[in-house]
Amino acid sequence: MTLHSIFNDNTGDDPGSELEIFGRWDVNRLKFDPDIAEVVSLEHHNLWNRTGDNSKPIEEGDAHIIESSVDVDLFDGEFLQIVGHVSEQDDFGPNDVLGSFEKRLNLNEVTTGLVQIPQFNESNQRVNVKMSTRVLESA
Ligand SMILES: [Ca+2]
Ligand SMILES: [Ca+2]
Ligand SMILES: [Ca+2]
Repeated sequence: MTLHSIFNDNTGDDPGSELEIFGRWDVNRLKFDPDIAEVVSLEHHNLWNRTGDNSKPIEEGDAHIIESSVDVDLFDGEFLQIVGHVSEQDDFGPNDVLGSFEKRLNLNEVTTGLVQIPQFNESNQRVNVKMSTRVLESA
C-alpha cells in the first residue's frame, strides 16, 4: 500500500491561497477471531500523521507528496483496513474537518490500482487523497 499525495483542489473560503492540512492515515491487518467473536488487529502501520500545530501548507493546484509505503502479507480470512482523516488548520477559529475514510477489504477484494477515495470537502476547501495498492502474488 502506498499513500502517494494530498492534492489541494480548491482553497475555497480559507484565507490565502494555501490550505493548512493535517491528519492521519493508517493501514491495519485485521482478523475475525471466532473464539472471542471480535475483530482483532494483527498488524498496524501508520503512513502519515501530522497534528494541527504541524500542518502542511499546500498551494491550490499543488500536491503534498508523501509516498509512504508499507508491505502487508494478507492471508485468507483476514482484512486489510484503511483508515484516514484529513483536517484543515485555522488560526481564527476551530479547525475544519475535511473528511474521513474507512475501508475494509478481504483477500479477494484487494487488487492492484488506485484506492477509490471520495473527495474531501468542507466549505469548498477540497482535497484529493491519492493511494494505491499493489498485489504481489505469493510464490
Ligand atoms: Ca479553513
Ligand atoms: Ca490558508
Ligand atoms: Ca486554514
